[in-house]
Amino acid sequence: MSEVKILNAGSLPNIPWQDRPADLKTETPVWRYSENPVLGRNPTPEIARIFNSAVVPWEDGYIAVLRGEQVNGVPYVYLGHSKDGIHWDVEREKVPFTDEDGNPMMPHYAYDPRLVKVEDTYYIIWCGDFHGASIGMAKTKDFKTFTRLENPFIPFNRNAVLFPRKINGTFRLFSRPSDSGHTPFGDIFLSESPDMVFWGKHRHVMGSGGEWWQGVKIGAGAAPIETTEGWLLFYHGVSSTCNGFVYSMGGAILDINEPSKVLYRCANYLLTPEEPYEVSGFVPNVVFPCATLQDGDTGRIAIYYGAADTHVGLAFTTVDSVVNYIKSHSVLHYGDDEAKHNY
Ligand code: BMA
Repeated sequence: MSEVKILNAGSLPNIPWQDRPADLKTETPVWRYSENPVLGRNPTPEIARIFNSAVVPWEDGYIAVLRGEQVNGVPYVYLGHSKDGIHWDVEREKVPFTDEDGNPMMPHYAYDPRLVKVEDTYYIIWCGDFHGASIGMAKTKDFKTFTRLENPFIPFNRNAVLFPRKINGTFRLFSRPSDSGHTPFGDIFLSESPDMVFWGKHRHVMGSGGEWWQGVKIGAGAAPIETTEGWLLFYHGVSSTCNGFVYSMGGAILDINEPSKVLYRCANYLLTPEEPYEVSGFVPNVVFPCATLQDGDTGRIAIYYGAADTHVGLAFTTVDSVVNYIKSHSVLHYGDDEAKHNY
C-alpha cells in the first residue's frame, strides 16, 4: 500500500510523542503514553475530575478546553495551558461565555467539549441544556472572549464535532441525536451550514450495531483529519454489559468530498479500556476520544481521550499505520457506503 499522508495540517514539530513500544501484545496501531494519565483528580480546589477534553496548538504551546466536574457534581468547561501538551496548568475560573452583545451568558452546565479551528476562528462545542441535552457552541479568536452562537440544534443531541474546513463551500458538523438520559441508541449524522448559524441538509453517516464493541451507540470523537485516503475519523463505540456500558475508540475513513459516505470502517476497536485508569474511576470502562494533534511532516498523531470519566489519557499513532489498519480490517454496514439523502 502507498504511504498515507496528512493533508492541510502544517508542521507541529513539538507534538507530544513516544515511539510505539516494541513489546506491545496487540496489533492495534494505537498505543498509550507511558506516563498516563496526563490530567485527573482535583487539579484545582473547584474541580473534582478532568476528563473528556479538547486540545489545539496555541502560541508556542497548547491550549485546551477541559471538561471539569465541579465539586458540586455539575460539569463545566475550563481552559488549560501547556508548553508540551502533557503538563497542564488549569484555570480556576470557568470559561467566560457571553452573548453576541458581550453580556455574560453562562450555560447551566457544559460537558464533552470539542475545540476546532476553522479558518481564523476557534469553535468550542459542548453538550449543554436547552430544554434537554443539546449542543452549545461558541467562538473565539483570542481565548479571552468567547461569544456564543445561539442554539444551533434543537434537543436532544450531543457529540457535535466540526470539520476543520469547509467542504464544497459549506461548514460541516457531525452530531448524535439522543434522548435525555444515558441514551441506549445513537448514530452519527452530518449537517451542513453556509454560515455556522443555520444547519440543514442532514445526512446519516454511520449507525451503531454490527461488531459488539459498537453495538449500542456511536458518536464522533475528534475533528476529522484530512488524509490522502479521505477523512480519518476517530469515534467512540459503546457496548452493553451486565455491569453497564463500555466505551471504546474506533476509526473510519470518509469520502473527502462527501463525508456522509463511509469508505472504510474498522471492525475492531482501536483502543478499549484496559489500563487501571481506564477500567477504574467515576465511571469504569470508558475511553472517550475528543481531540487529536497531528504533524503533517511526520504523520504523527496524538489522541486525547477521557478515561473512566476521571482522567485524560494520551495515545499515539501514525496516519499511515492507522489508515492501513482501518482499511485492512474494514467491514461496512448497511448503507455506510452510500451518500444518503433520505428524503
Ligand atoms: C456519555 C457522556 C460522556 C461520558 C460517557 C460515559 O453519555 O456523558 O461524557 O464519558 O457517557 O459515562
